[in-house]
Amino acid sequence: MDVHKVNEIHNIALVGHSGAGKTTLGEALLFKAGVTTRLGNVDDHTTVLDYDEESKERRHSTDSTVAYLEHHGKLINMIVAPGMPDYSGPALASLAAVETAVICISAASGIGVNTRRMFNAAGEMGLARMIVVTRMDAENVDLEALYEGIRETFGATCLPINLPADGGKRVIDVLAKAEGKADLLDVPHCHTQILDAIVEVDDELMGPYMETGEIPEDKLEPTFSKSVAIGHIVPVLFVSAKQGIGIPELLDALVLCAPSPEIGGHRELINGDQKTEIVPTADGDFVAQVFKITSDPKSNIKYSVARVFRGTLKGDSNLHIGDDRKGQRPGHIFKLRGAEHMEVPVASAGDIVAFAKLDLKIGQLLGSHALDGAIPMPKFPTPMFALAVEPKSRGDIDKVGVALHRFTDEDPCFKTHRDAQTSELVMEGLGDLHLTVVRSKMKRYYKIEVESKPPKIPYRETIAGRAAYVEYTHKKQTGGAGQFAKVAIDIEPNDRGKGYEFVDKIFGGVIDQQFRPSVDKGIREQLKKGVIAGCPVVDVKVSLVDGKTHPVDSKDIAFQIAGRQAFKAAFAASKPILLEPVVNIEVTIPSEFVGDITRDLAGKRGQIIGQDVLPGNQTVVRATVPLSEVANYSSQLKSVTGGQGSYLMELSHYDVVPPNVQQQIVANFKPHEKDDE
Ligand SMILES: Nc1nc2c(ncn2[C@@H]2O[C@H](COP(=O)(O)OP(=O)(O)OP(=O)(O)O)[C@@H](O)[C@H]2O)c(=O)[nH]1
Ligand SMILES: [Mg+2]
Repeated sequence: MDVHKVNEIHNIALVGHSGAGKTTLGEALLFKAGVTTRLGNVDDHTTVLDYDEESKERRHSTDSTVAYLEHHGKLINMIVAPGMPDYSGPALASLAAVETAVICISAASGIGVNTRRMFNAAGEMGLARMIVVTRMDAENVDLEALYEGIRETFGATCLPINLPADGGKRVIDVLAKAEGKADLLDVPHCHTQILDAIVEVDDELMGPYMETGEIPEDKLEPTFSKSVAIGHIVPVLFVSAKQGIGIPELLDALVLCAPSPEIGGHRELINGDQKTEIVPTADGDFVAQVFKITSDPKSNIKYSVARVFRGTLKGDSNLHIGDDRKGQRPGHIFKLRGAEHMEVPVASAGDIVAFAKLDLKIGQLLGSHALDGAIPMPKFPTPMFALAVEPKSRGDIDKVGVALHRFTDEDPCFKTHRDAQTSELVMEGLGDLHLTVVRSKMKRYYKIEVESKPPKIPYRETIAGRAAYVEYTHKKQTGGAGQFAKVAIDIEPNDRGKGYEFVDKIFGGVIDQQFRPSVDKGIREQLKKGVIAGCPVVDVKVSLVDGKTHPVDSKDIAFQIAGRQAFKAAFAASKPILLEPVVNIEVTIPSEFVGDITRDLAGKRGQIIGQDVLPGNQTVVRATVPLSEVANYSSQLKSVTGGQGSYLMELSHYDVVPPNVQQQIVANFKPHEKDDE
């Protein structure tokens, strides 16, 4: 494959709700472009894109997949995103690599929660957006109602550039011509509508257009492309990927209006207040960003996939990772297509390439010299669904570490940590399915089986009151060298979110300067362990006000212990309270379930914020609710709606736990260790 110039590249991400047909559409594009010799099918596991066993078995994508094809001499790099909200991490990350989000909406099932999430995320990233109505051959579809729904939900900038005709056997163009009869809508009307929108972005065209009602042929396509690039028009197209209908037209449309890196929105390197636009030229310093990490299922080799924003890099050039000053050789450079990897001579501006075996992370910058700052990534939801895991076989502990490290690298919404209090290994993801798939991949790729326990809610401790001059003296004189420290502290609540603050208010030398940080250190240790319920302490301000030093026996450890004990006593005396995570939840359900859902949420201490009726008799209910009440919401929702609902949730804030709930949690808490007095 020749190296393509920046203006010969189109980077697109196929995004949308699960089951929208993104993978099938990707396969149809590869097939039509001659990359594959038969059309891959999700249902019989023959796709290039869902190549890993996990996706095949589940018949839905569990990660994003990168591929590419050529059409009319142009290179189309395509990232096919997974649609289940549980895999929002890789789906959102794919937006970081492209100029255009192609939002797929199934004619069979309509607009889903993830359709809206991805449409909005692409808008926030400043990407061009196209909508493809997929599966138009499905039974009993009401395309007209769906089209109305699209305009109602995503705005009147959504305009068709083609329409199904002859009962869905083909599509007819409405951009260039006003001829023919479509299955829905009036062709001349749609044609005029789109021309009206196009001329709005070019003042020079407006005058003649008002007179003639025409846009000169040589101006039509470039001005249309521009209006898509700047988000003035969101073109809507129709396809049936399975039957290949609308696919050649979609390929042409991608080349026509998915902006090349040159005319699409340029990325910015942000360093503090400084913003530098990265103009995508093949010469100039190399700048790329990693947006995907994957491992080859056969060889286990780690591939880091990056989008090149500027410059050209060879395998033997020097490559710096972020602000690392040293640099290293990237070695071979590849283009990925599903599980295949093809070596290429260079990584050049605008392209999407992969590096093997480098220790890279999603979001990191790669440069021909060290780069300070960052290129913003999409906003990732905070993982809120937690499970404590333990390998069934004790010998697997190290392997679990290796596996989890890999999964955290691959998915920005998957995290793990070891709980300081319980020593439990906790994994956090976006939902039940997310963590089920991680466990399944652990078994499949690493042969590890783990036990998992119900989610542990990350409560926090803080205080509502204050206490002054709480003293503690630590004295130890039995055998060996003695220990002595005396401290007195004041404690008060700090503003929510401010964390812990330590103020040294000692005048004179009652505590030696060198031992004051020891008091702080002792308190910090205790903050991690908590005082009343074993949860981390937040938002307290401690002032060290008095104390005493012994000329021989005072030492660091003595002041740490005295600080910790004084803190525990002061904390207990200042109306300790528990805070709990509260999530924003957005539940989409058939409208007849609205009453059941709002009642159910209200019974879970939820507050309904609002609701929107969506086209297709769906309603979105938005609420805030404590996480502890909805930690198992997927099965709760299933039981209320018989599996017809879906939901998204993300952390909103921490709020005070009601006293009766607090009492119960505190009563259940058994401190693990003996106090180290
Ligand atoms: N009849 C018909 N079925 C289709 C078409 N496109 C996809 N399907 C079917 O719809 C189902 C879902 O298709 P996928 O391509 O896996 O959907 P997806 O958007 O990739 O789903 P996720 O990977 O879960 O996000 C599969 O059973 C496909 O065979 C189409 O054009 N016509
Ligand atoms: Mg898929």
